[in-house]
Amino acid sequence: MPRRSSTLALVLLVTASTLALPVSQASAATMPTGARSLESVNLPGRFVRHQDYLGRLDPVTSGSTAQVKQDATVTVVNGLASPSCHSFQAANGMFLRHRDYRVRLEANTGTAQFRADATFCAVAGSVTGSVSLASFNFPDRRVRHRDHELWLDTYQDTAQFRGDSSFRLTAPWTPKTAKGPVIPGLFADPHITHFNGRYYLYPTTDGYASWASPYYKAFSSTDLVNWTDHGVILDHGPDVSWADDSAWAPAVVAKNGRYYLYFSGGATSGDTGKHLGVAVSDSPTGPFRDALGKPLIRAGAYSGQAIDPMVFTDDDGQSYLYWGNGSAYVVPLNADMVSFDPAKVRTITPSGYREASFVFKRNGTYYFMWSENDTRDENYQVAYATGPSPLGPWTKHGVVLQKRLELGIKGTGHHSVVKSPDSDTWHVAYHRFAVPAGNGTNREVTVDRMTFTADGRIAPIVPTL
Ligand code: FUB
Repeated sequence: MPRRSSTLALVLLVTASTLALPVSQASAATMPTGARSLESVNLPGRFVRHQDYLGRLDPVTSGSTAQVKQDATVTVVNGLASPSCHSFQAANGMFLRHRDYRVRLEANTGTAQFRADATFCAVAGSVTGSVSLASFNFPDRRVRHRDHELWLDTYQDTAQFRGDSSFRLTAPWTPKTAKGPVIPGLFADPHITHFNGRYYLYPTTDGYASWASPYYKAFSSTDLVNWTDHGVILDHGPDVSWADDSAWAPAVVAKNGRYYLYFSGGATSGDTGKHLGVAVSDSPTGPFRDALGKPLIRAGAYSGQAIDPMVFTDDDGQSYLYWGNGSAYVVPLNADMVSFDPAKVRTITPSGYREASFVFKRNGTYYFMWSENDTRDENYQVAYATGPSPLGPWTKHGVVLQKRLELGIKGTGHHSVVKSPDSDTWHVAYHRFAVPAGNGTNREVTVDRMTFTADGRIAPIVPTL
């Protein structure tokens, strides 16, 4: 039985049908992320695939080999250069990009050039339900098949070109089997939380050399499996005057009927290092606005980088801000959530501490967790301590989350923890090197169970694919 028919094809959401317009006026099309295959519109039965790291258009049938099917499957992810567009990741972790106008498969170097070359913006294709992929950095060029090879050619307003550059997104020839990453693409430092019946994930956007991404997205879910992308919630470029790049490690907390987003950013020219700031919104999915118009903690105010904020609110309503790289700090926040008394800042650095403090409370015990080693090191890992108050003193118990090499899982860290409402069920969100072939700037986000022993210790967390 043929595996595909038009009724099986996943229909693209094309926002308008202005198919004969010049490319500059072409309608944007929305494209779902996740595993897909791309079938030619004018050569049905032929699919976008890579062979010897070059893009081609080849026949794929239910009788094709597993390798051919895998080579004809991509994961549609957040655009490496822009969240308004998309990138296409192969099973080996590499991305489709153009170079010398030829479509190729290469590993993400994180440079602006690579990210732009690997980002494509979906516009309406030649027939309803199809899509055409305009280049992010050469917007008048589109991915097009020519002699069954994929090229980035200048748009021509002809039926031939429109057909050659239009594709239908279909179910993937190789379905996704692994649970993770829970959000497709490159993200890190996930802050997971729960508001009003939904789980939320706030990650760093990854895939940039030196972690230079300027924006944050929010995702939400009811089951920790299927996540909705709510788009960009804060962009340092237009939204934050004192930070430009390096939008790192957000954390969101609800208080006073509002949502507070704590974040770090690379100081704009004139300053150096990372400042730590706070933004506010009436919605967990933003948009957030800079609450102070200046940093909450200036770079250099305390030793170590002013990064990796996290807020814990105790049962008495008092909120505490934790942050730090190299040194760990805590301070009670004032009721306005955007100020504190500098005289109350305490250093609580445990042995092995690198960054990514996270605090929660269970059965009257306070748990302080953090990441050890460098995020570029496969030995990046999570350790924890317990104590009798949000300020400690802390007793270290050791490492609870680390690499699992037999599954190719490395660099497991910068985690956060969420408790399911009305239960003693806990999950941990964390990043790892993207599987396969990731590294310290190509990371992905996953979620696993976290359990406790009878005496209240955290049981070793088992990383799963
Ligand atoms: O993602 C940028 C930085 O890398 C974070 O702030 C650190 O915790 C590390 O994960």
